[in-house]
Amino acid sequence: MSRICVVLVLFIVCTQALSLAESRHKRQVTNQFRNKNYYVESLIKANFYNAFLFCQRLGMRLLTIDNNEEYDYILNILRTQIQFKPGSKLWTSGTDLAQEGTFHWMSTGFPVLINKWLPKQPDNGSGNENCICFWNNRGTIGFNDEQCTDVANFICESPKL
Ligand SMILES: *[C@@H]1O[C@H](CO)[C@@H](O)[C@H](O)[C@H]1NC(C)=O
Ligand SMILES: [Ca+2]
Ligand SMILES: [Ca+2]
Repeated sequence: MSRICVVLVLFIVCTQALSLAESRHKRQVTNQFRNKNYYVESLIKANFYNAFLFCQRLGMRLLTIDNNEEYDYILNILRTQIQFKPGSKLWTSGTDLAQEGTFHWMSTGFPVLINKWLPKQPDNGSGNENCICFWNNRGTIGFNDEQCTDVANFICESPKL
């Protein structure tokens, strides 16, 4: 077989493997609340930026939380579907990277309106905490500002079709 054929066959095999992986991701989107679907990534850990990119690649976006009801829905996923043990973290798209001290959802551009901070958070720890994650702080779950380069699980969302 000529070299070009080998390359072609490899290309076809690879693209098929990729689309298989993608359809597997799509099938894992089983959580729905109001007008959104959610993909819960509880195996892969990534920093804030890579979590953001990962969701975009799925045609989705990193989690935003519009109101207390949606917060409770996500909290229930953490409590019942994944092992969100003490110390666990999970990224949302909330960040004050654009303006220190003012948090917005990076995925939608809107301000973070709900107040779900854990006690003493956000504390801008080490002067370098700019991304919002869910954090299980010894049994209490809530928001924490965390270093964006930390790795954590994450949830992608998309408007329901
Ligand atoms: C966070 O820390 C940085 C670096 O020390 C500082 O410039 C910034 O003002 C702090 N943010 C807040 C809200 O205090
Ligand atoms: Ca900050
Ligand atoms: Ca913090």
